[in-house]
Amino acid sequence: MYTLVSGLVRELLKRDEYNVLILGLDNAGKTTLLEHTKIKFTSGYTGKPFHKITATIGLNIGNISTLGVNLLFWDLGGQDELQSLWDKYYAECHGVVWVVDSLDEARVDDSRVAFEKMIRNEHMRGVPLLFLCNKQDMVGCLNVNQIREAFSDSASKMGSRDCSVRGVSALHGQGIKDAIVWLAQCVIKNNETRPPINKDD
Ligand code: G3D
Repeated sequence: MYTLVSGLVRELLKRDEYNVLILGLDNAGKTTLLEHTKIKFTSGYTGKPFHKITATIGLNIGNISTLGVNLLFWDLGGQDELQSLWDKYYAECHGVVWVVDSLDEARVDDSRVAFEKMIRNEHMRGVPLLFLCNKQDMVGCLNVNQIREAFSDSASKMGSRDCSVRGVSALHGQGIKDAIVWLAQCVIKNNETRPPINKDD
């Protein structure tokens, strides 16, 4: 009887899980974004001090629950030598967050080049895209329209997919919650094309 009941409870609590990649150049704010996402969606989690976040060597993984599903985030290092590893994760991802450092005007074009390479990969076809112009809290940063303009050549290479471009501050958490909920809705909507991982499978 116990086994039956615990099996039923486990079945009821089972959640679909989706992989979300967090990509962008180094220093864009990917790890800070992941940390603030965990804070916003995990009650009781206060996070680690932001000044203790260091450059990602390899990857960071974080898990949140929202809208009845789990999102498993993969924050992959953005240095040139680590970008060549990104495509190993493409076939199994359900959504992608692209993070741009709005303060680093000198490297916006490097970000565009890396972005286009990612978005044109055949395994990324149709994958919902959340495009975040980060560090909008900083005076003198590029605004969302300026970044849209800098990426205007990319528009024709996007193919058919859900896409949202937003200004955020990962450090202060501004705009993060709505953006992640939007992405969760998109990966759920896209679940026939890219089915979720069932943790017990
Ligand atoms: P990465 O994971 O993309 O390499 P990090 O980037 O999350 O490590 O962030 C790189 C630096 O940018 C960190 O500063 C971090 O605090 C800062 N940062 C990230 N997001 C924001 C933001 O929204 N606003 C501001 N003002 N700064 C941000 P340090 O000084 O530790 O290098």
